Amino acid sequence: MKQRVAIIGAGPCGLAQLRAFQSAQAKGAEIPELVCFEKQADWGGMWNYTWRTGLDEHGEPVHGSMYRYLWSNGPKECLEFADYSFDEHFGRPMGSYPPREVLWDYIKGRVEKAGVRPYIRFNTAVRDVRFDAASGTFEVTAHSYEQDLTYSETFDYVVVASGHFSTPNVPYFPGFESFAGRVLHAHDFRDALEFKGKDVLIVGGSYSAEDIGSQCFKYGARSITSCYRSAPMGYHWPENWEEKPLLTHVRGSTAFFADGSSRQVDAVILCTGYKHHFPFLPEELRLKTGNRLWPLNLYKGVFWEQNPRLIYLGMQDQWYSFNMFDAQAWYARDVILGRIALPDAERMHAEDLAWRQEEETLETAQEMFEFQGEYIRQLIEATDYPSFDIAAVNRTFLQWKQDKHDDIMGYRDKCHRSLITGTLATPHHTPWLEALDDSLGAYLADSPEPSIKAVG
Ligand code: FAD
Ligand code: NA7
Repeated sequence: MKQRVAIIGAGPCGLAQLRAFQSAQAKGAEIPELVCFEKQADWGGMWNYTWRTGLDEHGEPVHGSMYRYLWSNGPKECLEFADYSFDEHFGRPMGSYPPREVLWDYIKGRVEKAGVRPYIRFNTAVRDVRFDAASGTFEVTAHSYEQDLTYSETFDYVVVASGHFSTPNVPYFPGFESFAGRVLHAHDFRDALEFKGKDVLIVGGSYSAEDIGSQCFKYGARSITSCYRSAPMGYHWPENWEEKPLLTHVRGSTAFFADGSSRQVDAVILCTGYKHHFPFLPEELRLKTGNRLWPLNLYKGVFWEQNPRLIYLGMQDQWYSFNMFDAQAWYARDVILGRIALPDAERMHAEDLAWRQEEETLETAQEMFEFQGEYIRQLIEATDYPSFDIAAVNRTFLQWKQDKHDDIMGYRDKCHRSLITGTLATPHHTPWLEALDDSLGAYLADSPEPSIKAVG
């Protein structure tokens, strides 16, 4: 009987897995039966924007954490698919930091070309996964919203591609219950215009803090105060942005900080990260980790060591993103197809621990993306995923860090060279700080306001 593979989620990771199998099939391989369960109505995962917050139309937690006006926070040249370039998709060069809708279009382009949509059961949430040791198979229970039907099916492999930036980590600070304004987590942030003219407090010191604060600045917040637990972000912020040590408590609408200072704020946005959350997995199959470069118990960063027929994609903190998911998906595919044999549990764990030990020595950003780059290089070397110049991607990351340091509100105007096609990005027609319309149409237009031809 044909093997069956369940893929949970049709975001960039789940789609990478589908594309990996389709690519093998296109080269003549026989592939297993694939079923991809996606709880949303469309594909693209995080990149499929939703205006909803809280619960979705089915009463389920909203998956999306992306917000309006989000532009890529890293150069697109660092995430480019090695088998489907930006040139192939858009047919012309463009800026290095496209807005969300443009990247969503790119993600979709590859899988539309591959014709893998029929493998996906949309509006279907996976509720439960059980492993039956006797038969060596998984029972996956899913809920079809359209039919309001819960059913179970048997699979030989399960690929968890459900993402890990959806379940907010929401710390409590004394006084929140009587704070005079709005307290929200980054997961529920949607439109920076809500904070126009307001004094905003951002809690956190990582990507969400930096970008949501920048959004608020760009769309007219009166002031931004950001506060950190471990270390300041340390960029050259605009005049109305102040960085402080951590919030201690709030009283009324006054926020107090660890250095004894205080200030009036209208809203608090908790950019305090996310939890790896797998409510559909039983204890013995569930990955438990913080957001880090080397989560433990995953051989090759992918295979659940206690039961390697359970595969996790994209669970690492991400410098590399789409191309790392591809490298993982191709490797997982080749194990499933029997092209790569897994070592015994002891050897898998020893290798896993060696990566973790190395991860723990990393101090600088450069060391971190080089670590992740080396991991990806090793995965790619073992499969037929098109190889690309990882050292050059690392150099692009380094330039990006420098650009951010030089001008945190201007780094998105810089152009980088594709490591897949050699094409140099072209500057966008409008500097990022002035580009208020982030739609695909506005981005791909030749000028900020496309001229409307007079008729007749
Ligand atoms: P996701 O994109 O989260 O997709 C997971 C999919 O699984 C979703 O479609 C979800 O509906 C589905 N799913 C979840 N649970 C179930 C279930 N039980 N049953 C069925 N389906 C389920 N990366 C970059 O490279 N560049 C950026 O600029 C960037 N910006 C980001 C900004 C924000 C605010 C966030 C939150 C993330 C950003 N990322 C960025 C990282 C982003 O998460 C990855 O690019 C990518 O989306 C991860 O892909 P994924 O498939 O692992 O997860
Ligand atoms: P990250 O990168 O996981 O960062 C989480 C941040 O939240 C980090 O600065 C943490 O501080 C901070 N944090 C977590 N808990 C607390 C508490 N209790 N108090 C204060 N600060 C806290 O998540 P992001 O949301 O920024 O980014 C995730 C993805 O979304 C990323 O891929 C982006 O591209 C978009 P720490 O440094 O640990 O002290």
